Amino acid sequence: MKQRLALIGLAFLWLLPGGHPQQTAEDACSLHILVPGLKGAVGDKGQKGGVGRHGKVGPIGSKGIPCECSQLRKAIGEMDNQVTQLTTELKFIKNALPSPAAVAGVRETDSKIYLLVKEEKRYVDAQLSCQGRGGALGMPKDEAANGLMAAYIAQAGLARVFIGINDLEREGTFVYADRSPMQTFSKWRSGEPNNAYDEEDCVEMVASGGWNDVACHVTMHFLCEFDKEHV
Ligand code: MMA
Ligand code: CA
Repeated sequence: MKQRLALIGLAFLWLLPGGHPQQTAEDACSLHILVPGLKGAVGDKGQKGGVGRHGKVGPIGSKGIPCECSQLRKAIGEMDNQVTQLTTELKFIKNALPSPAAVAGVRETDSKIYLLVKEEKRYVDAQLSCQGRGGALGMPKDEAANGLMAAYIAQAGLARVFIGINDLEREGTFVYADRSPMQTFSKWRSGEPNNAYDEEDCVEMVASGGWNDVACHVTMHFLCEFDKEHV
């Protein structure tokens, strides 16, 4: 009886993935690349490894598997990073650009992507269109953003576009489309905002970068912005 139990025990041990006596170092290497190697690429475990060429093969996912695959692992790590980046960009393309809008490329900074949409819409519909793409009307909050947006408008050959600034809630108090208040930076053209005809609660940017309050019901092209984090 004792002998039979011992035999069963031996057979069981032999079946365990880690205890497989015939597994070669090559097998161990490929296991290591496919499983913990990929994880290592995104920045956690898996990069340590390597106890020795002829060490025992451990179960899948264990550290210390014997092989020298650092170059392969590095290449896979780089590819993994590229996949992550391409996935982000593809997600943006799918979400932001399915409309028939004639789009003059995009502009980007470290943190934002700007998109000029050559469809003529009223302010509210322009804002809804940007939101539907996962963004908002462009909100120039500093000289750099304002300059980039202006150059984009000029290069597209446009005279004016809606941007995300309005005083719809309180006449004379302009806020950004994200409801954040206007800070020290502004780019009003001389004499603006003038609330002409007592009906100008929305804002356009002209190709030189200056701002003018205009009626919200007029239609024009518009400029959307997207946070790269949320794309
Ligand atoms: C003028 C000026 C602006 C106003 C527009 C409306 C051409 O500029 O009064 O302030 O917004 O007219 O068309
Ligand atoms: Ca005006």
